[in-house]
Amino acid sequence: MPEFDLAIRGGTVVTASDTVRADVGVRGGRIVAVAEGIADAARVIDASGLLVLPGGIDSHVHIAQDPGPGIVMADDFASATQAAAAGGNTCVMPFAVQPRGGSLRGAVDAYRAKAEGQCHVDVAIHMIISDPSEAVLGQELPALVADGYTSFKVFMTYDDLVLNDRQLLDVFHVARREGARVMVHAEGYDAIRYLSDRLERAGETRPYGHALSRPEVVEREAAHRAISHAELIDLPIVIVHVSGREATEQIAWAQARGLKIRAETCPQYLTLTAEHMKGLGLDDPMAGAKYVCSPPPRDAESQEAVWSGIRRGIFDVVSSDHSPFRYDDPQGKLNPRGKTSFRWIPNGIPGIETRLPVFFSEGVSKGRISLNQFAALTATNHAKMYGLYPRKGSIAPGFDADLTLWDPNKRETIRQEILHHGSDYTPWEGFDVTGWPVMTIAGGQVIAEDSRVLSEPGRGRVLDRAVDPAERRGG
Ligand code: DUC
Ligand code: ZN
Ligand code: ZN
Repeated sequence: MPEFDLAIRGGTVVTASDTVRADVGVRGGRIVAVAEGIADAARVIDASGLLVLPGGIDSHVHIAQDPGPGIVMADDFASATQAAAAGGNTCVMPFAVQPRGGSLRGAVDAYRAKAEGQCHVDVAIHMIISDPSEAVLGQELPALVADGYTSFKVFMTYDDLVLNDRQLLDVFHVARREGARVMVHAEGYDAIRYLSDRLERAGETRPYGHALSRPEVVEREAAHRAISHAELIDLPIVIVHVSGREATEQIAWAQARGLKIRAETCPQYLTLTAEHMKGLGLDDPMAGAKYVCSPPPRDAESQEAVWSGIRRGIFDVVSSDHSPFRYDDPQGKLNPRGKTSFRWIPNGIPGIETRLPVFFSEGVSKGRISLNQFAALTATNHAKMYGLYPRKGSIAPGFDADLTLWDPNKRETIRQEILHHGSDYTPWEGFDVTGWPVMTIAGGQVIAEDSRVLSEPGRGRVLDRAVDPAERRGG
């Protein structure tokens, strides 16, 4: 019997802290050795000339959610996770949404049942709390955290999701006591409604109106409010999908005061701008809807501010916020109401498969960040922040054998036809990248190679997590 099931030989192993020439030995789905000269293996993969990275972890994706009447999300668990695998990811974290007036436990159980048996990569489920009733705060949430659903998202906008300040404080209080990780969508509800009403009255209903209805100040105000609430409760929160200079400044300010505020950004805020919502001069007046997501992409100055925040360590993670809709579809971006006003265009863009290549190319290949920062921002910090470490997120004995072999020199042009997601478009159509995931290995199994998915749905597991006892603060 060979000593290892798999040996990955001759590559450059990159973790959040080190870059070393080493072989990786895998047994029973786990990494058991990182050493020179591993040869005694049932299968040997030659990684010379390649980087061996921790498998990508995307801690913010929306899959198979119900966006409301007449609208359908473009991905189920099978299609989203095959796209994830092809894009170099080995774990994704989608959201079970509590319906207003409904049970959180019921939402989580139903969502988990949808995922079981369907996934190509491992999945860990966050919750979205839309209705923090006494039953949710008193019983359901503590019990779910204890059961391994240790993180949830709250929204400061959207009719069917928004929490008011008192509700945010109550939810933060329970999260602190139970040791749960809270993600905050920071955009101010009333300001958005005020601006949307005025824009519509003035006849500005184009997709670009979406950007005008949610300017940076709306995000900055909400980020500051969330930070203040977190300070009051002494809770480390994550401000997700930070889009520009103003919210970044709030977070930097909070961190400089010693507050435990974490931050996430996404490739769209580093590469797209509000101008994309004008439709890029295409004949199709609705084409800008392809870029409608919240918060909206900003401008070149904001992109630079976010890059600077990444370099200065203000951001912990880069996620995709994959939120896929089809474009040319009456149940997608071009739904009948969406054609009447930006207000009804489903929010979100597909990005689960393009996150790593776009961020690698713009970050590492263009010299803005190091390889180690890339590993930290795309895998290690996700695992640490959301209770998956030291099972996932690095390359060392004991970790799951979740690895991405990366060709740093391979050039590719992103096109819809090479992708595996359920959307009928990509916002990065025609975007040239340098650096590409050439093989994705999960649990020691090759699940994707050269943009072909080799695994079957059901290979990936739904993971439970445990809270870090240090995060539980009683009271
Ligand atoms: N927030 C998200 O996190 N994703 C899609 C839409 C939104 O508003
Ligand atoms: Zn959000
Ligand atoms: Zn999201």
